[in-house]
Amino acid sequence: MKLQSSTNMAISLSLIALLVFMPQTCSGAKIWADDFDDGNYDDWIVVIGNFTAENGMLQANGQETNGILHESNIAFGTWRFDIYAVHSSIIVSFITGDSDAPDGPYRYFLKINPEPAPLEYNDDIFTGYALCKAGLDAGVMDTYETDLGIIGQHHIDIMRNTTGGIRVHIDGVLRLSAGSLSYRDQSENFTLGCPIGCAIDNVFVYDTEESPFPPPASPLGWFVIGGGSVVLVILVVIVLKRR
Ligand SMILES: [Ca+2]
Ligand SMILES: [Ca+2]
Repeated sequence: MKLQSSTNMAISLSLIALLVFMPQTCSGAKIWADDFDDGNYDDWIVVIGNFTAENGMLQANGQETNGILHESNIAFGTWRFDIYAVHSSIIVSFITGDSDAPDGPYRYFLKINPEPAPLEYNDDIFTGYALCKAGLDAGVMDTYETDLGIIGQHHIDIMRNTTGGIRVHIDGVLRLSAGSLSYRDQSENFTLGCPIGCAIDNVFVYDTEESPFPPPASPLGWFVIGGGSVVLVILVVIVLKRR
């Protein structure tokens, strides 16, 4: 009888531990995602250059210019990814589409210039991040000029609301925001254009506006884990005292 009760208690503790330490899942409707951890980039189409996914991320491996796309019909919501920047410019077009439109195809894109390079649509030399639109009413929607630490890994969250307002969080901090420029509400593809050595990973696309990740200043995650540990310690003490 005592053995059975101990077994039940052990099972209960295991279940509680499982619940406490289970990864936090995100809310919202995830439409598509790829973490490349299966070592391939099935569902992506190479437009120019060469890519590999052998290291669990999608890496440009061909030549100075490499381009790849994934079908994506999300025009409002969240585009979340990690990007690995090297020296040359990166362009992530999170909305591209309507190639049959009378006024031609269009793109909303984030341009990353790790080192001084032309800004789109004018002759300015620019280092940093720029939110731009190509196609009808092409232009720069907002810029974040910085020459610090762009080369390397960054986490990007782009949110677009149903009236076209766009916000871009870089490493959890709001850096770019703009209203709609020549409002469009459809998309066909998500595309990446980048130099050799650049990589992208953990691409998640939602049809809802998600909270940026990682959360600012971050004590919450530690608090959750710490709180769970306290609960477990209390339970273990109760079990031991009962024996
Ligand atoms: Ca895959
Ligand atoms: Ca990965």
